Amino acid sequence: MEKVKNVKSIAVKFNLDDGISPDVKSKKRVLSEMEGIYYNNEELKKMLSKGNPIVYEFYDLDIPESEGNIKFGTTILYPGKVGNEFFMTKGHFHEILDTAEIYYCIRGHGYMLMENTEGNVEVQEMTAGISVYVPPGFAHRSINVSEKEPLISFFAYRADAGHDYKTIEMKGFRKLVLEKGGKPDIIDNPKWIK
Ligand code: M6P
Ligand code: ZN
Repeated sequence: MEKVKNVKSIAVKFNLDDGISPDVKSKKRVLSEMEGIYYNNEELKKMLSKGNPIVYEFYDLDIPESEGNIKFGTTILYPGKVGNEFFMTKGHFHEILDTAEIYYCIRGHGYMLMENTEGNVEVQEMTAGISVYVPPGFAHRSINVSEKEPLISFFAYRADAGHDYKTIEMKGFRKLVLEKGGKPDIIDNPKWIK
């Protein structure tokens, strides 16, 4: 087996209260980058006419994208809604499909929505202290169902796994998490394309 060479050890701080790393620059995804991702795109456009808030930010550390490495960091998903759909990440499959990911929720309240190409859907609730295993082959999306708190989680996955966004952008997830009567409601996505 080939050895992973020239990778130094690193130590990175992630704050427990806001998930931010003071030493590293995060990647930010703003609402305008989420066109077509939410169920109600008209509502998204209306919101964009008033501003372009950050929906989430996450860390993509400079770790070589090779098989023996592990990418890790925190994701900070802010509270908010597009219409009655909670703020969420784009969601993706891994390009190397049979690779897993681990999340550890540090703060907040949300869900991890997962589905594989066979149509199996998995949903896990996330609160501080819960760790979620996203099995190989499952697309994954985090959803923040809190009205006021960010959903902060630590993640780790095989560094060469890659992100496939196209499938989700085209088809959507089979389920939506919407706010109904002040509570999260998980429904079938009427716009899901087979
Ligand atoms: C987590 C990890 C990253 C991912 C990010 C944002 O931080 O899973 O790999 O990029 O969430 O999610 P997405 O890429 O779906 O927008
Ligand atoms: Zn992933």
